[in-house]
Amino acid sequence: MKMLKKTMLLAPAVALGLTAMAGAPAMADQADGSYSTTFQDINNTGASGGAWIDVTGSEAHVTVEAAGLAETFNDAPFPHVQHIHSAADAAGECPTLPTNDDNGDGIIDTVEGLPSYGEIVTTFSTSGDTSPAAATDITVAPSGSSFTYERSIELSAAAQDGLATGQAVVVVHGIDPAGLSEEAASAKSNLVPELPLAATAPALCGALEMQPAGGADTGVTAAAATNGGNGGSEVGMIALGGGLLAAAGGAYALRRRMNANS
Ligand SMILES: [Cu+2]
Repeated sequence: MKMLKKTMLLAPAVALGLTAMAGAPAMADQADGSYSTTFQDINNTGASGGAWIDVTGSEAHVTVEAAGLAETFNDAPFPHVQHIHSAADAAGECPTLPTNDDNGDGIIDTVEGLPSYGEIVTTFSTSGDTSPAAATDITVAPSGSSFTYERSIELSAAAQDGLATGQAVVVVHGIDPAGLSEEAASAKSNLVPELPLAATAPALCGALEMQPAGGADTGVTAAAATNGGNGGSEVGMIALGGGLLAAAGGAYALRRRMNANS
């Protein structure tokens, strides 16, 4: 009897110790798991799709399917840069019309979406760099009206944090100016005036949700969802505009064709 009591008292302490020890080294793998999302059509483009991501440490196997996107200008495939967005102070969700259309031009542009989905933390490029530095390299962006993207990539620490905390959102950019209001179609990017608004506006968006390993809902929800303006997050978006502008002849030619069509 005495022995049994002693064992029972010891057991919880041992269990706690093991939990604490297991917790520390597991930090690096905090985002491990499977995530998915069904895309929302952000700017009424008629596009649809989804994303599936399996994470082990900093490695992610990513699949993105998209259809109904802007297809071409003249004969050039429309580039659709795509990213994981995340920020601790963002809502961790997708922006919606008309709530997040701050300037009332009928579309949500990339900056207007920032309070919802946060900054770029990882780029779903077709080859090479997957960091935010590759965010606007249209030479490694999927293109055309529909695509299936599948690649094993390296996640940034910020992307892993975002996944682990339920803040990670996938955004596919690039909308057809022909579908916009005249005001929006003729508008320049609020990031780089030389660019049309459509080149950087979000087309598809989905907040990633972890798929429960054991069939039970984890109950993880996005942190407090408020849209308190665009403060603090524009630096990354300015880089987005600048990168598109600098991305060799492609973006420039695209802009010229857009202008020619308007
Ligand atoms: Cu993005």
